[in-house]
Amino acid sequence: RHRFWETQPVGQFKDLGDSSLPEGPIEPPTLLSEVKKEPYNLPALYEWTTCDIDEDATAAEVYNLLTNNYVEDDENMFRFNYSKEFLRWALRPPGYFKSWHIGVRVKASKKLVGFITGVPARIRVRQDVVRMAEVNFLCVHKKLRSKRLAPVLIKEVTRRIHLEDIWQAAYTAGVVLPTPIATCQYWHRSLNPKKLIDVGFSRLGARMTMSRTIRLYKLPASPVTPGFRKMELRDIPAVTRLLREDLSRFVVAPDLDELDVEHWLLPREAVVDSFLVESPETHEITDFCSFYTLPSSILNNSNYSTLKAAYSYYNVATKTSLLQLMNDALTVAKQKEYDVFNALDVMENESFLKELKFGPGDGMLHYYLYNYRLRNGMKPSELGLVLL
Ligand code: MYA
Ligand code: JJ1
Repeated sequence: RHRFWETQPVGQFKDLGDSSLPEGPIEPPTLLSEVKKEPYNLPALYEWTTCDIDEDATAAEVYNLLTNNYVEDDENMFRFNYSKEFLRWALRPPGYFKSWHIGVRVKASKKLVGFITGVPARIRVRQDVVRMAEVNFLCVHKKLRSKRLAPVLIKEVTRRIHLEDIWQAAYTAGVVLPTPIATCQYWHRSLNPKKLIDVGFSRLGARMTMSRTIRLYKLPASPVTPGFRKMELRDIPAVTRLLREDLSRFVVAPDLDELDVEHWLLPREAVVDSFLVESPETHEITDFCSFYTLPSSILNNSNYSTLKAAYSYYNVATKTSLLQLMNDALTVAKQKEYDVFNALDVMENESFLKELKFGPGDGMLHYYLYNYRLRNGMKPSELGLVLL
């Protein structure tokens, strides 16, 4: 059934429920001297390239490949449209390796037609903090699909990750592969219901008019929590403490230090937004919320070309209720003119989704680990990891 994935050190469907298999690495690391020194062979017309995303010309090529060929919904109405600045942020965290940003070009024309990336991360699985790669942005040009290029890209990124002495990875996909550690659902909260309906992202509910719908999704003009403000550089130590404490509750979660928090959570215009609650009395930082910006191209609509979407990222509520905190997040997203606020049913998110008028989407997101077995699947609520 899975000619490629059956050859890889990942949980296999036939082993589901086999409680004799131990948790942890599926195969041991090999000596670095035994890692292949040469890249995998590509079909003769193609060649490898390492992408320096800091170079404007390369960033533009990657941006164009993804804008035209990356992930779509099941009815091909929308396609993810990651911005160049977002890609730079996603691909250059602390300790990143340029060699893990891999492209495939057509030899004759030098056109970029394939891409895959890894970035380093420490991920905790139960008690163990494991050095991993987060693999993302796997893309093959639409005209070159089903030629088994994806397995070559995956093997090549694996080889280059092994060369840095890293033997595990985490990744997500909309498709089912051997075998998910968790299967999560997307939920959507309308901020601009008229546009969402006009472009076919959502539908007018039964017995609903447009004006009733607009009223249903109305939000306050500004956040209601006293002390709610944008995160700043000086907040990094407090935010790191808050997040580390909160993430310790989940079975799988990133192990974030202050450098990670600075990179992943300090606000960047139109890339990542973070807010916190500073107690007006004690000046203590008690709550935190964040979202990242990932627009989608609207395919085949004459009135609109992009859907502005915010995606829930990491949130921590200790003093404010998670419900009120997330309502404030929705409120700032509305102020910033996002059309929709998306969230997965990970962490404690289920506790606010229905109350805050999110509705279930038609998309699922499956989470995977490479070369690490987790004996049973986990519930989305046990997952403390959000990938971009
Ligand atoms: S998920 C986002 C993936 N990208 C897209 O969906 C964009 C639009 N689609 C495309 O560009 C192509 O359809 C892709 C497949 C490139 C996805 N993850 O070349 P093929 C398997 C893993 O003939 P194509 C993300 O970025 C498929 O089951 N495998 O197919 C995370 C089959 O294998 P098998 C996938 O359609 C990526 C084989 O590929 C995926 O032309 C994590 C067919 O290859 C998928 N999303 O190209 C990657 N889709 O026969 C794994 C299909 O066995 C990382 N396939 O079923 C693993 C960790 C590596 C590092 C390890 C370090 C230690
Ligand atoms: O965005 C998604 N679905 C939307 C649009 C559906 C259009 C027709 N297929 C959706 N809309 C309903 C919203 C409605 C708002 C009011 C309340 C009720 C609900 O459901 C879906 C997610 O649901 N997105 C996708 O399918 C995109 C691909 C998701 C897989 C991602 C793979 C990730 C790559 C790894 O990094």
